[in-house]
Amino acid sequence: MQSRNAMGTPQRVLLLAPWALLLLLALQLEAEAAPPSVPSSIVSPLLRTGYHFQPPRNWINGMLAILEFLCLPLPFCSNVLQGVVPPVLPVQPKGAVWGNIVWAHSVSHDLINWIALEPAIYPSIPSDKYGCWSGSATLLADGTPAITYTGISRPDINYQEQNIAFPKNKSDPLLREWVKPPELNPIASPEAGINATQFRDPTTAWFADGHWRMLVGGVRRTRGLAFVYRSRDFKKWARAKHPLHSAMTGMWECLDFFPVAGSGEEHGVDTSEHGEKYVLKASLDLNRYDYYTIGSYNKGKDRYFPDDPAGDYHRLRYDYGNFYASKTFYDPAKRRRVLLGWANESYIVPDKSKAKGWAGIHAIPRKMWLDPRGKQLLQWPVEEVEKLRGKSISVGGKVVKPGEHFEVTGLATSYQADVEVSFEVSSLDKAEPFDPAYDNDAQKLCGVKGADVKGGVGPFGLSSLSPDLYKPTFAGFADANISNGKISLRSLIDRSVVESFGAGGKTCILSRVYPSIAIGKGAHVYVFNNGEVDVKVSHLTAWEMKKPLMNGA
Ligand code: DQQ
Repeated sequence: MQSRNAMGTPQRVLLLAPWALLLLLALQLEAEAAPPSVPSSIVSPLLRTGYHFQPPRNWINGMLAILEFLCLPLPFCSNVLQGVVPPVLPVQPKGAVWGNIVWAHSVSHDLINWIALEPAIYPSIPSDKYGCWSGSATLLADGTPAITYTGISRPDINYQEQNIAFPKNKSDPLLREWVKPPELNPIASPEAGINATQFRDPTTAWFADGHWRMLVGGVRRTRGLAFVYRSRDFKKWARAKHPLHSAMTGMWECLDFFPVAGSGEEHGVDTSEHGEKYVLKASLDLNRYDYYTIGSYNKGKDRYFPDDPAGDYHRLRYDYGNFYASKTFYDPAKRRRVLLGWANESYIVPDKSKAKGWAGIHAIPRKMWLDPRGKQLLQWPVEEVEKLRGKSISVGGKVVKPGEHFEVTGLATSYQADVEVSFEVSSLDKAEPFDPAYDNDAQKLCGVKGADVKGGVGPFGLSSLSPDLYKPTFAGFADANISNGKISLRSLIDRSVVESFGAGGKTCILSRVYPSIAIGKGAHVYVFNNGEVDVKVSHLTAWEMKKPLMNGA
């Protein structure tokens, strides 16, 4: 743990994830039993996630388009519905590596149980003949859902054009079939001066001052750009002269732009409504992380101004782990903004991905709102995931001495669990001074310190043993007041993924973990303390997690 200020003022806490180690203390998956017999896939099926969104097989990409506002009954659902949210997401139908991207289609009434339908959007017109890439959904004033997406019209250079599709039958509650009116498509093509190979992923549109607006990501030289397109009727679109915003980051893809309520207000704001503040998120093609800023939006000029220009797209991340190409949507039934993100997964050797047979999952949907200080967003797993909680065990008031650990016993499924912990550090005196050289780069700090560092206060972490997956050291600072020595952690453990929420959702880290021994019944949950001062587990509750319906996987 690094402490930035004297007691009583906000402090910066470093949270570490898999195969790094870090700070305070935490949960550790460890191994005791021998690995199960070698499966036909190169990865044990016991490491396949159970309650994270995934297709039955093959590659899944990021960027779900959620159709907002739908509140329809599903035939398979016997409960009172909160609303139906059919996402459509790009998947690769032919294997566990990227390519041949179409929009698969799944439906859910709770964002946790999913049923797979036939693909919704697939190549069928000249402007999407070689691929249907990411996009968004918008509900029009008359209740018609519209999907806008990027089509590939030339395979040699992945030439990108924006397209539109509408449901064939609006009264089909599952919106199974989509049509692409030939007289409208493409709705936006790369004009002179636009890089046609980096021009993609239209956002959910918003309505202001008589016009619909949407963004398309791009780049000019090394400047990431949010192109603005305007339309009166949602059919004919024209590009505005100036982008909404830009920054020296390289290409921007999978943009997201939405209003948020005032500081500390947990409710969400519909995309076309007025927000106290606005969030512009860009997925940086260069490093494959999702960065955001909070700022204000001038509707008349269609310009966005971040509150902290110095932190433009290198400071705040949605998640400091493996989390990319995310998208939010507004859920009117629960008045919340929900974030969906993708955990990409690639072997350095593509053949290994093919042999594995599946690649990529989506994070558990997260509610998202503005922190009371207004300087960052907070995230928390949607409450529906708690329906999967089964048997629980609790521990309270247990002190973990330096160098010691204890096992959280009594769970039949330690490999699939939801764990909430409140820690209390006896003293911050031994916390290392904050090193400004690593400001905003906890990952670099942890990379330098290594995975077995022993700190003054902490560290904590998890470990992974698969040698050839892409797996940097993940870490994040939490800008939290811990002058009372208290800090919380929630971890959703699902076989080969650990999603952690530090300090009440200030810092989130998703990481894939492929242990070679801590598989299935060989996985255990531990609390450990590698620091020099006592740490008290004031309260810990761990739940076994059940498996939901998951697209037949
Ligand atoms: N991948 C998609 C793009 C998007 C990117 C194509 C996200 O539309 O920009 O597979 O990884």
